[in-house]
Amino acid sequence: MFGSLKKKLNAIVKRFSKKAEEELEPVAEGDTEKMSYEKPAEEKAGKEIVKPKTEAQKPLVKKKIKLFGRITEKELKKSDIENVAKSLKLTLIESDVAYDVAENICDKLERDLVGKVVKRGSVEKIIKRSLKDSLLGILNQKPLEIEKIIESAKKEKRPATIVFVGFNGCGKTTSLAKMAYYLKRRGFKPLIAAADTFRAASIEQLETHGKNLGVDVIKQKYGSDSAAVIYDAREHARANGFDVVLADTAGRSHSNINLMDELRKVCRVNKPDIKILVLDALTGNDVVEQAKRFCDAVGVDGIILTKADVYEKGGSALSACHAIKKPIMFLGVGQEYEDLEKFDAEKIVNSLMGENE
Ligand SMILES: Nc1nc2c(ncn2[C@@H]2O[C@H](COP(=O)(O)OP(=O)(O)O)[C@@H](O)[C@H]2O)c(=O)[nH]1
Ligand SMILES: [Mg+2]
Repeated sequence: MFGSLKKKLNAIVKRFSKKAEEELEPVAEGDTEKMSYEKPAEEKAGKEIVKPKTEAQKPLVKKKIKLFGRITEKELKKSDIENVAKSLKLTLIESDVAYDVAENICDKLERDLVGKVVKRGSVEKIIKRSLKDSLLGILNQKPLEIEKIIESAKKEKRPATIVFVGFNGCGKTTSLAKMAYYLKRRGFKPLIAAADTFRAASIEQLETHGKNLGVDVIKQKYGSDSAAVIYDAREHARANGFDVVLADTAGRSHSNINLMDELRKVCRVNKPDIKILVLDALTGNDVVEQAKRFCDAVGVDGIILTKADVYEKGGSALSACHAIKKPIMFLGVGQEYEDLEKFDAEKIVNSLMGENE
């Protein structure tokens, strides 16, 4: 999902390191060794010798020479950094990274570089370290261990409740079905609550997933109260030994005040253990506005970022995490049930910086 960002970042780092090191000599110490011609002892003693006719015939010996006047290290100045910071900021913004996030990353880079005394080969390492710290600081939010949360609800002899919220078409229903598959494979017994009673065919969509996955679906009529559908599902789960209720909800948009109120009611009545915000990576930097809306309305515990398989810019992941300081739990990486990938911030950042591959 970070394909194009990775390419662009690495190009900037390489270009800048090369430029910053242009006037630096490869050797850090003052002395170096060089092969040079030295007069044979006979010649020095004034004897006649056959002089070498070509360069190749000259006997060469190793000599220590001083690198007087050669620069082997230098201090980076603000003027050295300005251009790289500018093109980095532009690249990040073009890659859907929110403006303030891009600015923070560039400011940190400046702080990390200006005043540093660098030798040849060290600039790339310093930039990469700085970028890595910035990216990890954003993406590495406190993780949410879904399995542990279900286990601890189980100890309290109740099913855990996970509610999926998000905009229309972001991939809530698909992600819920993937999650049912994921949890079933790990030995849990999930139950689905078809609480999107608003969108045409949403209940049938879930029933099809339920049939495919061998997971029961609790539903009511279209137009019925979502909070009540989830409440029923929780009662059913408790009475029948299900471990976790996965609740779908109707997609919302900024203008759906009623649906936002309904979502508040869903959470008030059912007190979910986890509220998962599903975000479509393709919406780019708009994820910031969406994430803040849902956080303000009901609070969000973690994120599933969908369509990562068809999104190359990567920036919406950074923007979303930064906006609400919540972890991305999973990436949606396709349309099959197994296309739900655990999000590993370190692995992603290392890969972005071209390390450990
Ligand atoms: N390529 C891709 N498509 C996805 C992914 N997740 C969901 N979709 C597609 O996005 C569309 C909307 O998904 P849906 O679950 O119905 O969204 P909802 O309105 O939020 O419930 C469907 O065509 C899904 O197949 C994903 O991770 N990758
Ligand atoms: Mg849906």
